[in-house]
Amino acid sequence: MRRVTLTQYLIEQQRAGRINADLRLLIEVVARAVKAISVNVSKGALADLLGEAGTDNIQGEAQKKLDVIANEILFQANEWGGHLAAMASEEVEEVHQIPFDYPRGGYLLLFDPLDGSSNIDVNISVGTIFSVLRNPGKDTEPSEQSFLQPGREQVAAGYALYGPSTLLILTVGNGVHGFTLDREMGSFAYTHPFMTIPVETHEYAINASNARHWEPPVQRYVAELQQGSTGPRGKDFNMRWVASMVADVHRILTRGGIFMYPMDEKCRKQGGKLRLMYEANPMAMLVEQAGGAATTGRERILDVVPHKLHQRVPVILGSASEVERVAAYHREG
Ligand code: P6P
Repeated sequence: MRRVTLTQYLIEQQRAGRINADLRLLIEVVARAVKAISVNVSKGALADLLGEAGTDNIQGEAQKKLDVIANEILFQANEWGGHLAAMASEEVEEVHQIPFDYPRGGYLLLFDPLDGSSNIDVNISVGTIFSVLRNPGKDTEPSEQSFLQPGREQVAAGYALYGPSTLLILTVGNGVHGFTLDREMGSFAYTHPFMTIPVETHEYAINASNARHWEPPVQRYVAELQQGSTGPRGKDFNMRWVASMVADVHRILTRGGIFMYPMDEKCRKQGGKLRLMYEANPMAMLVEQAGGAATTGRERILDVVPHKLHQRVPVILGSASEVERVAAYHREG
């Protein structure tokens, strides 16, 4: 059976007026970079790509060799196309300007090049997360300020999941659509049209070792899940925690659930654990486009007005009914 490819899907979105040629090129280029990252991730020990790079990123985290490689692949793939005004990466403190000898375009690309990289050395799925904003001004050297737009301004968002198969999950504001890398053809086949999150669920994802640090609303919510059919929820729940946000979110997009990295006393001074601009915002756009919800506990994530490029926020996202329950518990205090 001839499968529709990512290229055909994007051309149809352009024909329908949902994206323009520059955004189509941007997504195609990110997809090509994802293929190159997938090749490197799957080589692992065979190419001496495991382990640490010996450097730290702006977050003060030890970088894995593949963090640095994935970051370079995304920078180099996107510099020359003329579709971007600038880029921002979890791995780099400053805004990455387009080299002077290349043309600039109207979009800003933000990414976490290899999310969950602590899992690489134990061969557990990792991913790439990306977010696309419009360059708000005509500034050909956008500053950090140009990036500080609430997540509702995103024009596209997506992730790659380097798992048993390599998936590219994408939204351009017309639902969530998934593509599977066909390694023989070297193209992404359109395999998951209009992904939607089931409203009801019996699965939750949270790092339970932080329980004593959670705020009371989260402690209350999780305790009720753990009481299962003997408690107020009247049914049993299951827990999953991959410690790769991309893997946990993909499971939720596929079969429902709630993902929580809430505010806790350990990360309160940083504002949370996960980064707003290139983790929480793109995932929140995807989840909402799939019929789910995404909140900090006190505010819709896509409405958070950023004040720093690398700022962190609490994240509670997934099946709408569960997310709304957690938000209600926060309102009740
Ligand atoms: P913890 C990976 O480092 C990450 O940013 C997310 O992908 C993941 O959900 C979370 O941190 C895991 O955090 O505290 O469980 O190691």
